[in-house]
Amino acid sequence: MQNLTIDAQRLWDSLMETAQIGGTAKGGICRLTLTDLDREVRDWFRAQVEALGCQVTVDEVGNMFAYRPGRRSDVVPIAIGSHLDTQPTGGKFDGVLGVLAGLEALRTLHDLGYETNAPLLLVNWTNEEGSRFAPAMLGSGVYAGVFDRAYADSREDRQGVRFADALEAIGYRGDAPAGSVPFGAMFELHIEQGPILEAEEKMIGIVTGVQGMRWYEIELTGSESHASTPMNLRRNALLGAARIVERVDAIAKRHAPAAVGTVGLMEVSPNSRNVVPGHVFLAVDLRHPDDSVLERMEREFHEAVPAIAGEIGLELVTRKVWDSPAVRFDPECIASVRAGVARAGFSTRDIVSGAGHDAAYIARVVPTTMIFVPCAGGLSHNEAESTTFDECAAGAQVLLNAVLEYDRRFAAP
Ligand code: HGY
Ligand code: MN
Ligand code: MN
Repeated sequence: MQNLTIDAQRLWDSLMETAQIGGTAKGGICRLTLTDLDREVRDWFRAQVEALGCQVTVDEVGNMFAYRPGRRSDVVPIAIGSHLDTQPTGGKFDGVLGVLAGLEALRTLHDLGYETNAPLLLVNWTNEEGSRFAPAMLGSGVYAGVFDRAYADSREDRQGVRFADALEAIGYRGDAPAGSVPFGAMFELHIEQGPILEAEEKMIGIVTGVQGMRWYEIELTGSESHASTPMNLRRNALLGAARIVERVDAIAKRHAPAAVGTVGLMEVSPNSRNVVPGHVFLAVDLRHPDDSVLERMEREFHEAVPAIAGEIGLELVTRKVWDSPAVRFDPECIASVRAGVARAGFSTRDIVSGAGHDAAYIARVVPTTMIFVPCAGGLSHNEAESTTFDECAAGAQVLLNAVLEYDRRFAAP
């Protein structure tokens, strides 16, 4: 078999090139979904894959599909996918590595004139992060039928801008109906966003699934008042929010070590140093690999929050905005990754993803799995996120090997 070795330097150069699109002074990326910067990286992506002869289709929620023909036009493509949008304090590798490693795989095959049995499809999923428009994995979720286009279109950012308007403003409302671009399997390479691979000095994580995760929004309303208001006469919304932050932390620790709980978004009004806050908006993120434990965590959360609001005399509105159950990936895809790792000769361990990924939703509709590489200190959603040249190269090589293995197993004539 030809020596199908990816070009590690070319991959790294593309990672560093795209890191400039929304690059921050601290070396991270701020490239929120459906902004001009997202349009810029999307345009870059389109130019790269078209230069390889790929045909690009964009669907009605902006998902981008680059199609590379195979020798058999009678079989659906094998997909490689991830995302190009980032968090506000994103790093250079979250999502981007998965898309650019897929690009490197296509470049390698193109250079060698290697024809796969099945066509290949490289996918950039819209709004994986969910930072600007909640929930996360919105584009892949619409593809998988978890959400419909109208729901996606209606989502608003904290400035009241609708998803539909932002998507059309950057010119990426495509014609293809959601879910209409067919593929028969998907492989996603991603940084681990956790400390395990680095701590165990393993180069590759064979991802067997994704933990369950749920998001909630809370509005607490008290009354603004002068900072001289006697303590017993206050209805301090921020005091309620602070107690909720503490209680979310306690609920997660009660279900340690696997449970996690986060309050990462909070808006205080009027946010003035000498005014008792009258209104607070906050977002809560609960996660656990076992849905039945997550259910218990949610019950404890729903018992605690009204009690806290009642103690302080606050009006309360709680909304559940996202529920992504735990996922098990496809055994045949996992077997192809195992074969791909063995061919490359890297150290490995099985792992369940703590972070959400597009693969979690795509697994609902086609055989799917993921491949992890380490990131320094497990740090991610942080501008200091760091993955080495060799780790990126290893991930991309295993990704290519796994896809070719799957192609041999399931698409050979
Ligand atoms: O929230 C997540 O786990 C992912 O990074 N969107
Ligand atoms: Mn990601
Ligand atoms: Mn992320």
